[in-house]
Amino acid sequence: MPAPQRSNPAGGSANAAAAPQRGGDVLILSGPNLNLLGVREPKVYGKATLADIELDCLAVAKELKLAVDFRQSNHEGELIDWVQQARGAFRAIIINAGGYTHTSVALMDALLVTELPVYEVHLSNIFRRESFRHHSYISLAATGVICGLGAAGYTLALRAAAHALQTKA
Ligand code: CA2
Repeated sequence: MPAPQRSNPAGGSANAAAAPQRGGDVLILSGPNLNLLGVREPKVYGKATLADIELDCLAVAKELKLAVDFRQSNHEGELIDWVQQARGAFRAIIINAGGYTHTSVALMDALLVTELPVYEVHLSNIFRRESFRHHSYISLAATGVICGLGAAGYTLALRAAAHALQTKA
């Protein structure tokens, strides 16, 4: 069964910069084509579907007593709207921006504006792949980056975020 595109209906309004609504602790975003995980290219991205990864994140979030919101979009503008809305609504962002990692100055700008800790995740080791994947705009806004550890990267990022939030609180 495919992962729901958004597990929390907060956000998505036309006025993305409106007053922040409380959303949870950690917003977990996945970008374009990641809805196809487990269906195509398992040798590169593994067998787990995005729905499997969401379930793993929800289980770890429960253990860590964190409220998470797991969303996927194929659209750059929608990802940017969600990042803008995260300011004041969440305490951290985990993002696998997919192909936008290597192209989107706009998504990087939105992440910088939130002033939230950002954890960048990639399933594959982008440094063992084509050279165009070696540069990440998202990294310029990221506190930390996890790549090459497959689906576990998402839950490891969640643990890193929890650790940092505990230390800060
Ligand atoms: O390794 C990652 O997680 C990536 O962010 C995945 C992106 C890629 O553009 C980045 O360089 C690295 C691609 C996501 C596409 O996902 C697919 C899943 C199944 C089948 C085809 C594509």
